[in-house]
Amino acid sequence: MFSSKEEFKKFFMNRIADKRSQKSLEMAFETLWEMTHEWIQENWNRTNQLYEKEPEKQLYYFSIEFLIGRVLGQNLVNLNFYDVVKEGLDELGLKLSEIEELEDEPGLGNGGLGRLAACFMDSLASLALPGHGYGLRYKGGLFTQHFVNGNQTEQPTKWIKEKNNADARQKDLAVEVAYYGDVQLVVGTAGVKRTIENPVWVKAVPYDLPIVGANGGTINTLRLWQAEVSERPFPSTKDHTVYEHETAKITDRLYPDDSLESGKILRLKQQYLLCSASLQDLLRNPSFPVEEIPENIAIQINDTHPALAIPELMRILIDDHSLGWEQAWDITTRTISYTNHTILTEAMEKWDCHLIQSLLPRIYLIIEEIDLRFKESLQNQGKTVDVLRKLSIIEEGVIKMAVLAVVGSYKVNGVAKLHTNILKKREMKELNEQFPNKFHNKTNGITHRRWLIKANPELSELITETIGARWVKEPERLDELHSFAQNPSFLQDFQAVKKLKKEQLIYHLQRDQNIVVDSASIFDIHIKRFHGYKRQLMNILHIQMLYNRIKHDSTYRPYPRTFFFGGKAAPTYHFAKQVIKMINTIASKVNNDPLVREHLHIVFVENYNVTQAEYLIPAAEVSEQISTASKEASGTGNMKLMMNGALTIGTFDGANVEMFEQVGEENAFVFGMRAEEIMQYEKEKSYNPKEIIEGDPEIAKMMRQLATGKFTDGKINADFIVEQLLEDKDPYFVLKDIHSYAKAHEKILKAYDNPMKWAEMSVKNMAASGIFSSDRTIQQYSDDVWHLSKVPSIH
Ligand code: Z57
Repeated sequence: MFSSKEEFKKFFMNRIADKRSQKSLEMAFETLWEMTHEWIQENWNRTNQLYEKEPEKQLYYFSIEFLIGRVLGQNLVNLNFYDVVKEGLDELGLKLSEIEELEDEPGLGNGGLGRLAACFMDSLASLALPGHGYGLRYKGGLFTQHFVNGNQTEQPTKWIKEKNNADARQKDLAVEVAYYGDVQLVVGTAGVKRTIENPVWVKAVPYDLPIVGANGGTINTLRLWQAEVSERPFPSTKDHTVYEHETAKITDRLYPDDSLESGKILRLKQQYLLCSASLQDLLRNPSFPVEEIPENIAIQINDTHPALAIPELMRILIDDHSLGWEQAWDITTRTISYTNHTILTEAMEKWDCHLIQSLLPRIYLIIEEIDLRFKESLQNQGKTVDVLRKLSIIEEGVIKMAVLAVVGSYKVNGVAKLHTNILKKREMKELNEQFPNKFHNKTNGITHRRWLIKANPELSELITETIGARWVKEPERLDELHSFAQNPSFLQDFQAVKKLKKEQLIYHLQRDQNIVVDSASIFDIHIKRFHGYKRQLMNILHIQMLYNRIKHDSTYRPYPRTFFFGGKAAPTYHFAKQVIKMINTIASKVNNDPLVREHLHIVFVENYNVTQAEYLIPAAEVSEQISTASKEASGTGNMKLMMNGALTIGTFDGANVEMFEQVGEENAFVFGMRAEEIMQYEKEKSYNPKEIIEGDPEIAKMMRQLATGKFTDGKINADFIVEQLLEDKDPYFVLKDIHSYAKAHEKILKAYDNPMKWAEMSVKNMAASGIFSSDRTIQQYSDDVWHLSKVPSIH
């Protein structure tokens, strides 16, 4: 290793010379990749040796998604090599940023849930805590989005470049996972045992990725499983060619549905592969007796997708280790804890009993037994039929995975205060009453190492110049910026950085999408998956409203704004796709109208992903967090934008509530109905959007413009608008909140009129954002749930 740029240059040039003489970008990428990998390997081995020598309790985070983003640059940042490498390359005439762009990001996640898992991995290693990830190695990550005539199209993506991953394959650590087969009772010396006869075996092969903590000290492991054909005996009744095909499919693709129920057998195979392979791996040669699993291992399940870990651990303990039910249950329910990420009913996983019964017969019997015993104990407690129904794991032929996850865990958490309260008071009221100490809150967080230090080095440098470097290790110290919130020279520096980040974004958009954006306009950014409750529809309807005002009121000439959208819709989510089409259609109308174009510009960034987010977030001035109150469990983009100095226009939903609490409502643009009100309307079914339309000429006009196709020149089928807002009675309260939203936008314009005041508010947001570092979240999980000890320093 080296500590100076000269050393790096020498080292780097030697490597390049080792290959061919040309210093093309591709070769530079490969060389850097190999170099970082070698530096990492050393500490990775040392970390693993420490874990083996002094076995402390280890955490395993089970997740069907890990949306890690590009790793090359981030690893250099965490290793503290980024600046040296950048300067060294500069002197060799190479741009590190251009080299970084050669890396395809592995899109192994859909959105918030997967990205949260990635932030947690970073924080665990950075806090020197023994915590690792278990996931799946999809050959193709989330689809690539393109627009054709304003419609979303989906292209399959391949992120795996075998040559960069060849050494990650751990073929000696492969395990076998059993699907199908028949459960048989075998009477032996130790009593009756259950085995699975004639299963279809699938081989799970692990690939390991290093998770580099801050300063490169602790390197934890993200282990991803790939499904492969097994060499074990194969049932004679089945077709091997079909089997090969089906096996390859298991880890072929990530399911692209975010918060939508699917119920597909392939998804179930994925979930079981993750759970079974990971548990077998953990219990392969334990350095402790299985009775002591809870003292040695904590398993966090990221939503219910890995909830089969509960019956699978029971199966291993009972069938493979010959424990009795009671003891196995005690161990399981002291090992597993569960995070809930949603209260949307359509996102609550349910599996058809028949499906599980045929694919995983032994697992089905165990779930049935868990349910039976639980129901028995409830009956003994004299519970009413209604409570019994709510608490049942199996109901009307389906398995309710959330109930299974709660019953089989020792702790259950929501992801923001409001969300946890709704869980406890409403969605899981009966479960909370049954298990009063199980439920707790852990408000989400984001890693400031990616979302501030990596994505916004210029702002990070300014912060360090201003308050010193201690915030890097202790992000809550960002609050020291409060003393500079009225310091004119600091505010000017902040403004200069924001302008620079806006210009960098403009450069990328021009280069990649051939879009020209005015850097003087307000950058208003709405980036997240497309979903009804996230209300991208409200944003675009508001833009339509502004358009009408500009057209019909010659005194209304607002300050120029650029409205950025970014996000994908699940391929089968028709409503969301129509909103995308509507935004693109209105965008071309607005952007091509000479009068309106002076004031409004709409930019829809194609293929929004982690990499794009790293360009967009630092450039944002306004952050759109406008979900229907009660629907967004937490949100995490909201925190990333806040940390980069954007002001939030948002509802009292998810973690917004806590952000407003931290920064003060006077430093945000809060609007709209509260969760209580929304839930009241939903309960009473008393909201009727028709009344709003009839009583409000401005909205009525907009509805007419859309329904007749006049506004969009017949380019969108407006039926979906009518259907959503009238027939379905506007389930996300768009029309109910839109005026309050418009007023909040007017306040934004007023505030932007005073640039110094705006900068002051931005700085106050940055200063109040430290608590939303995932370092804080992870420390809380560790203190309250996992009880981990720090890895001894190896420096
Ligand atoms: C997902 O990304 C989230 C919830 C889900 O049930 C599924 Br499936 C995917 C998101 C929530 O919608 C966000 O509000 C939250 O911030 C994020 O999970 C991380 O907790």
